[in-house]
Amino acid sequence: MTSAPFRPQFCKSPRVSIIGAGKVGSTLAQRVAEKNLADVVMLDVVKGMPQGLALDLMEARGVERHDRRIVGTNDYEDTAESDIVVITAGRPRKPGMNRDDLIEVNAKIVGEAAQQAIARSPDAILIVVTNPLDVMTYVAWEATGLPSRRVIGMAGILDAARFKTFVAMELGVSIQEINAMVLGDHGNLMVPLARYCTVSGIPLTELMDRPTIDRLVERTRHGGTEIVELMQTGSAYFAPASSICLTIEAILLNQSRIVPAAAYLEGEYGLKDLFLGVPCLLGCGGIEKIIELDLTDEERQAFLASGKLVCEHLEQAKAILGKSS
Ligand code: TXD
Repeated sequence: MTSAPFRPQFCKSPRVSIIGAGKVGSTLAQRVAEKNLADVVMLDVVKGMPQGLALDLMEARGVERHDRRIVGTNDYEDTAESDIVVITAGRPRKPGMNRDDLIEVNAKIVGEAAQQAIARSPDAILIVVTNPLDVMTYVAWEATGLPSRRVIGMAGILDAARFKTFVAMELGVSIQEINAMVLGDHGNLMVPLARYCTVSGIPLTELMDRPTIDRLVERTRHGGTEIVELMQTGSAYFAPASSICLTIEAILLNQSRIVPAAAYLEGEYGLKDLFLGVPCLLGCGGIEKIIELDLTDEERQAFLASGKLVCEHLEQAKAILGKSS
């Protein structure tokens, strides 16, 4: 009898499972595979759809020349032993809708999807993407019982990318020179911090007058809505997928990157028992550290108002899920 071939640990490719193979999920699958970061499993409720997308992405390998495997499925068993689980399942916004209008429909989907996936990958890091982001991250965390540092809400990288884009366009400089930080919820009360935005190390406040900065901050706050209104069906997915991919890369390559992400707060910034966007150090353990910035009164008030709104929506979600405390 021949024995099974010897398989050293390094033979095991990292595995990323994406729950929800819609626009964001499938674009993310492409980015992760083509960047050679991990094998990908895409799961969706729609029969045949993730399988078809996975086959299409596998066939692209004949041109793209990478060896990552992409699997499409409707069965959670196929997601087992993932290193990272990403939840993009749910409904996107339609024109005229706020992200918060999605609480009811998405809370049930996200809670169940997170629970099903983590039951099969109990050591995974969970990245939540579905809107309303800050509330859904809490729902997923509660449904799985994972340690809070292993649950990350991804939105701040996207919001900061939008802010950077508008600054680069306004100044006519390369986006590569720009760094930005956006705190708070992924909604209309998010707090793009002009004071912490730099252009090749120069504070933005030295390069633009206040009305111009205010205009770019407002455009950032409504960046998602601007795209929803233009597209009419569906919402943004290229920049969101790039932003999730950066999060995955920071974890799998243990990069210790400092980025804004929705993290569970236990007193940081004076807030407790909610997920909200703050600067985080990301590495192989997930959120390895929350960085507390020294905010001005105006910035702090804006951040607290954003946190208050998330708490209100959280109560709404808990009531819907029958867990009102
Ligand atoms: O920065 C961010 N966090 C965001 C979030 C940026 C962009 C999009 N954002 C939100 O992500 C958006 O508001 C939605 O809530 C999600 C997914 O957006 P996407 O544009 O990908 O939506 P799609 O194309 O409608 O895809 C959703 C998929 C779709 O294929 C459904 O069939 C599937 O989710 N779905 C499910 N999959 C598995 N299990 C269940 N229960 C399920 N329900 C729906």
